[in-house]
Amino acid sequence: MATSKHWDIFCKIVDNFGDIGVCWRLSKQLQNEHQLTIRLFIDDLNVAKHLIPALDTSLAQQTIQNITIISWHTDTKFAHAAQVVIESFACELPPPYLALMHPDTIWINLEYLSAETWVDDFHAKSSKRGQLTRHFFFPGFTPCTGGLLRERQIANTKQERINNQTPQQDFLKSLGLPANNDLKVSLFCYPHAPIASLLTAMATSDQRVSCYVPASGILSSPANFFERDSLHAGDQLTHKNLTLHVLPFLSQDNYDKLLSSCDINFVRGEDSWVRAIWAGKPFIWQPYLQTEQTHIKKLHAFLNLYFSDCDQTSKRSAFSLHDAWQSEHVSSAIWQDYLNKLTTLKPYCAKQSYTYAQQTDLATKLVIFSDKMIKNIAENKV
Ligand code: TRH
Repeated sequence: MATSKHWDIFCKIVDNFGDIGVCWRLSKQLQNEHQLTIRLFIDDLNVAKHLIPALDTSLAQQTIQNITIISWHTDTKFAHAAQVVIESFACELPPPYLALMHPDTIWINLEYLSAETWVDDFHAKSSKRGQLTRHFFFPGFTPCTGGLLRERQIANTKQERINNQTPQQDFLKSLGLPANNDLKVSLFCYPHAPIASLLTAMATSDQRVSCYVPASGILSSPANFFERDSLHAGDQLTHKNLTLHVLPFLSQDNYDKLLSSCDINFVRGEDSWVRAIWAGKPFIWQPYLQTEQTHIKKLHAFLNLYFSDCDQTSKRSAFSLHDAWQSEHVSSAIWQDYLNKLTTLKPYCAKQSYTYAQQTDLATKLVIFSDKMIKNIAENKV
């Protein structure tokens, strides 16, 4: 089968870490598991450095973990176009690069993830731009979509981690966190989430909670809650049944391990959401805020799909906490009700992680798709 070995991936960092989070994982996986040569063009190395700490932001080009990373700005010179080009999240390829592409170039726009049903119909459709063809590749949860970003080893190691307490305790210890029997909750969200009310609910619930917060833009809310001017990595504060631990912003690998080590994970956006699924633990997702309540439609489409096999009372509790998390207040009753359903939700989320991990992953689907396109082009030339 024809395989194009050289791929270019373009990543424009709109805001936050999701765009580079996805592109960096995808680049590494295409290189490691599919032996492709990847050039990753990034428009903001300073933000990318949060997720790729080895980046030297002063360099125009560098190689990290076998990926060629190129600083992409208006003056970037392009010598050639790869045979397969991934334009992530409709970031708009630069005109000088477009000029180097030809009708045989496989141009794929990688879209944002959604569980909405329309995705099945739109995945892999294409449109013409002059001589070029742009394919729209939609990640998703059903076999008719482009699948989910998942490295090969995840299916095995995650199932082991879900059932094995020892690596989880070792990992928390490696972060300097005390061993205890508290309910463990990780918290990563957008600043507009009703964080203070969640912390109140945790503090007053009937269970001791250790809440781990990687340092990000949300620390002013917990600082207010604990009547501090500011919070920093390493801080540990207790109020009633809640102890809050401020962590440094973690490497992606360590963030994934944190998710696997917690009982409940609050996640956001796109990439941490998918990682929460692979962690196989109950999680609360906060979608990226959009106009016209689009994010709520996305949330409900996902919850309806994800909880389709779940018993109705646990499903209702999960919906209630998710809806409260998108509103201005999480009541203690909603939090407590969710905690009461954990005995059902824990095995359910572990099962869902296993089920979705049986599907073909996004990187493999991209390779299959591009190979098919290359073959079609070759056959049409005969
Ligand atoms: O940062 P995000 O809000 O990104 C968002 C979404 O992708 C959204 O769809 C998009 O429109 C917007 O960006 C522009 O959330 P996300 O997608 O979860 O990305 C966070 C990344 O940060 C993810 O790769 C996990 C990583 N991370 C760490 O590596 N260490 C950490 O400590 C934490 C908290 C996160």
